[in-house]
Amino acid sequence: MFLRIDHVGIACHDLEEKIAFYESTFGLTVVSREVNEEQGVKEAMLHVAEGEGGASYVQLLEPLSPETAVGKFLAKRGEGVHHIGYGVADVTRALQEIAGKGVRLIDSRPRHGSMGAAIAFLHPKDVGGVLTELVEAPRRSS
Ligand code: MC0
Repeated sequence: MFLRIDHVGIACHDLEEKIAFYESTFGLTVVSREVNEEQGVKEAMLHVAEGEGGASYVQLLEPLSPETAVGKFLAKRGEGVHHIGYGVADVTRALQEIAGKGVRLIDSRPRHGSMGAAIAFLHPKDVGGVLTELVEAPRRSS
Protein backbone atom coordinates (compact mmCIF):
# COMPACT_ATOMS: atom_id res chain seq x y z
CA MET A 1 0.00 0.00 0.00
CA PHE A 2 2.80 2.44 0.90
CA LEU A 3 5.02 3.59 -1.95
CA ARG A 4 7.52 5.55 0.13
CA ILE A 5 7.81 7.90 3.06
CA ASP A 6 6.50 11.11 1.53
CA HIS A 7 7.37 13.30 4.48
CA VAL A 8 8.06 13.51 8.18
CA GLY A 9 6.01 16.28 9.80
CA ILE A 10 7.81 18.16 12.58
CA ALA A 11 6.00 20.53 14.94
CA CYS A 12 7.80 23.74 15.86
CA HIS A 13 7.09 27.08 17.52
CA ASP A 14 8.93 29.23 14.99
CA LEU A 15 8.84 28.15 11.35
CA GLU A 16 11.42 30.64 10.08
CA GLU A 17 13.89 29.72 12.81
CA LYS A 18 13.53 25.99 12.09
CA ILE A 19 13.85 26.49 8.32
CA ALA A 20 17.11 28.38 8.90
CA PHE A 21 18.34 25.53 11.12
CA TYR A 22 17.56 22.80 8.56
CA GLU A 23 19.11 24.85 5.75
CA SER A 24 22.32 25.72 7.55
CA THR A 25 22.80 22.40 9.39
CA PHE A 26 21.70 19.86 6.77
CA GLY A 27 21.81 21.85 3.54
CA LEU A 28 18.14 21.20 2.79
CA THR A 29 16.20 23.48 0.45
CA VAL A 30 12.66 24.80 0.89
CA VAL A 31 10.55 23.85 -2.14
CA SER A 32 7.15 25.00 -0.89
CA ARG A 33 5.58 27.21 1.77
CA GLU A 34 1.86 27.26 2.46
CA VAL A 35 -0.73 28.36 4.98
CA ASN A 36 -3.37 25.65 5.35
CA GLU A 37 -6.28 27.23 7.26
CA GLU A 38 -8.29 24.00 7.34
CA GLN A 39 -5.41 22.17 9.07
CA GLY A 40 -4.47 25.18 11.18
CA VAL A 41 -0.84 25.32 10.09
CA LYS A 42 1.79 27.41 8.39
CA GLU A 43 4.18 24.93 6.83
CA ALA A 44 7.27 24.46 4.68
CA MET A 45 8.44 21.44 2.69
CA LEU A 46 12.18 20.85 2.46
CA HIS A 47 13.37 18.41 -0.18
CA VAL A 48 15.36 15.42 1.11
CA ALA A 49 15.60 12.85 -1.68
CA GLU A 50 14.20 11.71 -5.01
CA GLY A 51 13.25 8.06 -5.46
CA GLU A 52 11.45 5.95 -8.04
CA GLY A 53 8.16 6.41 -6.23
CA GLY A 54 8.62 10.18 -5.96
CA ALA A 55 10.27 12.69 -3.65
CA SER A 56 10.53 12.75 0.11
CA TYR A 57 10.52 15.78 2.36
CA VAL A 58 10.83 17.18 5.84
CA GLN A 59 7.69 19.18 6.61
CA LEU A 60 8.03 21.89 9.24
CA LEU A 61 4.75 22.86 10.91
CA GLU A 62 3.95 25.98 12.94
CA PRO A 63 0.44 26.19 14.38
CA LEU A 64 -1.83 29.09 13.43
CA SER A 65 -3.22 29.11 16.99
CA PRO A 66 -2.99 27.11 20.25
CA GLU A 67 -6.39 25.43 19.59
CA THR A 68 -5.21 23.70 16.40
CA ALA A 69 -3.97 20.09 16.19
CA VAL A 70 -0.32 21.18 16.10
CA GLY A 71 -0.90 23.88 18.75
CA LYS A 72 -2.31 21.29 21.15
CA PHE A 73 0.50 18.86 20.34
CA LEU A 74 3.16 21.49 21.09
CA ALA A 75 1.53 22.39 24.40
CA LYS A 76 1.38 18.73 25.47
CA ARG A 77 4.59 17.31 24.05
CA GLY A 78 6.77 20.17 22.88
CA GLU A 79 8.62 20.35 19.57
CA GLY A 80 9.33 17.13 17.68
CA VAL A 81 8.00 14.58 15.22
CA HIS A 82 4.27 15.17 14.77
CA HIS A 83 3.35 12.68 12.04
CA ILE A 84 4.61 10.46 9.25
CA GLY A 85 3.16 10.85 5.77
CA TYR A 86 3.26 7.78 3.52
CA GLY A 87 2.89 8.05 -0.23
CA VAL A 88 0.02 6.02 -1.71
CA ALA A 89 -1.16 5.73 -5.29
CA ASP A 90 -4.82 6.41 -4.48
CA VAL A 91 -5.80 7.82 -1.09
CA THR A 92 -9.51 6.98 -1.46
CA ARG A 93 -8.71 3.36 -2.23
CA ALA A 94 -6.18 3.19 0.63
CA LEU A 95 -8.86 4.49 3.05
CA GLN A 96 -11.27 1.81 1.80
CA GLU A 97 -8.63 -0.87 2.37
CA ILE A 98 -7.81 0.36 5.89
CA ALA A 99 -11.45 0.87 6.98
CA GLY A 100 -12.63 -2.22 8.83
CA LYS A 101 -9.13 -3.13 10.04
CA GLY A 102 -9.69 -1.51 13.44
CA VAL A 103 -7.94 1.75 12.64
CA ARG A 104 -10.00 4.92 13.12
CA LEU A 105 -10.00 7.18 10.10
CA ILE A 106 -9.70 10.82 11.16
CA ASP A 107 -10.61 11.70 7.59
CA SER A 108 -13.02 9.39 5.81
CA ARG A 109 -12.55 11.44 2.63
CA PRO A 110 -9.37 13.08 1.28
CA ARG A 111 -8.53 16.67 2.19
CA HIS A 112 -6.25 19.26 0.67
CA GLY A 113 -2.59 18.82 1.67
CA SER A 114 0.76 20.36 0.90
CA MET A 115 1.80 20.93 -2.72
CA GLY A 116 -1.54 19.86 -4.19
CA ALA A 117 -1.61 16.44 -2.53
CA ALA A 118 -4.78 14.64 -1.44
CA ILE A 119 -4.32 13.58 2.18
CA ALA A 120 -6.07 11.69 4.97
CA PHE A 121 -5.06 11.07 8.59
CA LEU A 122 -5.35 7.89 10.67
CA HIS A 123 -5.75 8.09 14.45
CA PRO A 124 -2.46 7.81 16.38
CA LYS A 125 -4.10 5.77 19.15
CA ASP A 126 -4.72 2.95 16.64
CA VAL A 127 -1.28 3.15 15.02
CA GLY A 128 0.95 2.62 18.05
CA GLY A 129 0.98 6.30 19.01
CA VAL A 130 2.00 7.53 15.56
CA LEU A 131 -0.21 10.04 13.76
CA THR A 132 -0.19 8.58 10.26
CA GLU A 133 -1.01 10.41 7.05
CA LEU A 134 -1.78 8.99 3.61
CA VAL A 135 -0.50 11.20 0.81
CA GLU A 136 -1.49 11.00 -2.84
CA ALA A 137 0.81 13.35 -4.72
CA PRO A 138 -0.60 15.12 -7.78
CA ARG A 139 0.21 13.40 -11.04
CA ARG A 140 3.43 14.64 -12.59
CA SER A 141 3.21 15.97 -16.12
CA SER A 142 5.98 14.49 -18.26
C1 MC0 B 1 -2.43 13.99 19.54
N1 MC0 B 1 -2.03 12.82 20.02
C2 MC0 B 1 -1.01 12.37 19.31
C3 MC0 B 1 -0.79 13.36 18.31
N2 MC0 B 1 -1.70 14.35 18.49
N3 MC0 B 1 -0.27 11.25 19.39
C4 MC0 B 1 0.73 11.11 18.48
N4 MC0 B 1 1.00 12.03 17.51
C5 MC0 B 1 0.27 13.15 17.42
N5 MC0 B 1 0.55 14.03 16.46
C6 MC0 B 1 -2.57 12.11 21.19
C7 MC0 B 1 -2.59 13.01 22.42
O1 MC0 B 1 -1.34 12.98 23.09
C8 MC0 B 1 -3.70 12.40 23.23
O2 MC0 B 1 -3.23 11.26 23.88
C9 MC0 B 1 -4.69 11.96 22.18
O3 MC0 B 1 -3.94 11.80 20.96
C10 MC0 B 1 -5.80 12.98 21.96
O4 MC0 B 1 -5.17 14.20 21.67
P1 MC0 B 1 -5.78 15.63 22.01
O5 MC0 B 1 -4.65 16.55 22.27
O6 MC0 B 1 -6.85 15.52 23.04
O7 MC0 B 1 -6.38 16.10 20.66
P2 MC0 B 1 -7.64 15.64 19.82
O8 MC0 B 1 -8.18 14.32 20.25
O9 MC0 B 1 -8.57 16.79 19.77
O10 MC0 B 1 -6.93 15.49 18.40
C11 MC0 B 1 -5.92 14.54 18.13
C12 MC0 B 1 -5.99 14.20 16.63
C13 MC0 B 1 -5.90 15.56 15.87
C14 MC0 B 1 -4.80 13.29 16.30
C15 MC0 B 1 -7.31 13.50 16.34
O11 MC0 B 1 -4.67 16.21 16.20
C16 MC0 B 1 -6.05 15.43 14.38
O12 MC0 B 1 -7.15 15.32 13.84
N6 MC0 B 1 -4.91 15.42 13.63
C17 MC0 B 1 -4.94 15.30 12.18
C18 MC0 B 1 -4.83 16.65 11.51
C19 MC0 B 1 -3.50 17.32 11.80
O13 MC0 B 1 -2.73 16.89 12.66
N7 MC0 B 1 -3.25 18.45 11.08
C20 MC0 B 1 -2.01 19.19 11.23
C21 MC0 B 1 -1.00 18.79 10.21
P3 MC0 B 1 -3.45 11.05 25.47
O14 MC0 B 1 -2.78 9.76 25.77
O15 MC0 B 1 -2.85 12.26 26.12
O16 MC0 B 1 -4.97 10.99 25.60
S1 MC0 B 1 -1.59 19.23 8.60
C22 MC0 B 1 -0.52 18.62 7.48
O17 MC0 B 1 0.46 18.05 7.86
C23 MC0 B 1 -0.85 18.90 6.01
C24 MC0 B 1 -0.74 20.36 5.72
C25 MC0 B 1 0.03 18.08 5.05
O18 MC0 B 1 0.76 17.17 5.49
O19 MC0 B 1 -0.01 18.37 3.85
